[in-house]
Amino acid sequence: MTRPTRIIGAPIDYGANRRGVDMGPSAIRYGGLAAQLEDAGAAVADDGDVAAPRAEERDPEAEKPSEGRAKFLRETKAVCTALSDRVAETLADDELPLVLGGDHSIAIGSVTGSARNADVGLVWFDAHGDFNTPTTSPSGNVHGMPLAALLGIGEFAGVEWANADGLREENVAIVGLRSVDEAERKAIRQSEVTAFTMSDIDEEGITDVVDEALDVATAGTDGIHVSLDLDWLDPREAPGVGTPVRGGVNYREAHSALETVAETDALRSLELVEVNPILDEQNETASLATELAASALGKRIL
Ligand code: NNH
Ligand code: MN
Ligand code: MN
Ligand code: MN
Repeated sequence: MTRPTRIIGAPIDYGANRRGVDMGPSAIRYGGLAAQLEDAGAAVADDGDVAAPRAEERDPEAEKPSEGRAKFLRETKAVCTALSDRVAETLADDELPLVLGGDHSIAIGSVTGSARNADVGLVWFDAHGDFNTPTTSPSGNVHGMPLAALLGIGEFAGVEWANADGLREENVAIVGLRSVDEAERKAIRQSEVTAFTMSDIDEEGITDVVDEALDVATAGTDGIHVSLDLDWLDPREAPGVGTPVRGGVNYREAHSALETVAETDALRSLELVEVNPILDEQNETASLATELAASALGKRIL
């Protein structure tokens, strides 16, 4: 039986290069999330959103890169700290947190919360490495940095709010890479993280790659966090994202991957990020996100 699921929205776009991703939580809810999760057999409660000031209310000074080249890092810290607490409380209540983004910087909150009192593995479905640091980032956008932040890479070393206590590099698997910056390539290679590119998926097939990723994430851990960046999918399936990259997984591969996640029975927390309704077509990326969440929670065709 699926654990009761608690929805937590994190409506922020501080970390992204395009406005609009802050409307992701509304679009995903509107896209039929509750009904999909009920189809998966989950009891669902909606906890609303963590408070986040809108771009229009925030200090224009903050947009200037601070702390190296990271834009809005202070604002990101405030939201992620609150989100981290909400995720940890949800787990303490024996419920499964389902976090709705927002840009991918919110993963700093969800994963630190999930890994607060437990050893956690991480499966990161993404076109991008998200392994930049404020000095290596070509953009200054924090959504390109959350993995480095969680693992304490570079300037993130010892940054208490951003480092995930119970997460070890050996238990992190990135799946679906096809856009990696030069400095990220080096940092990923130097780390103990396991990374599967789209070429790996071409060669081995989605099933084997996801099986291997789950082996990495479950080895010696209490459970796994799955972070699903919708730009992992091909832009034909998921056009509503800020940084689309051609050559991603297709509709069935995506479902198959998340069905495999459900089969391991190790899911501890889940997040859906980077849905940008302004760039979407008829909310299809948001509703695809709801379907994939249902697959991860155990929805089956028969
Ligand atoms: N690597 C680029 C950067 O650091 C793009 C990151 N964009 C993402 N990541 N959407 O998932 O800015
Ligand atoms: Mn990402
Ligand atoms: Mn991405
Ligand atoms: Mn910490």
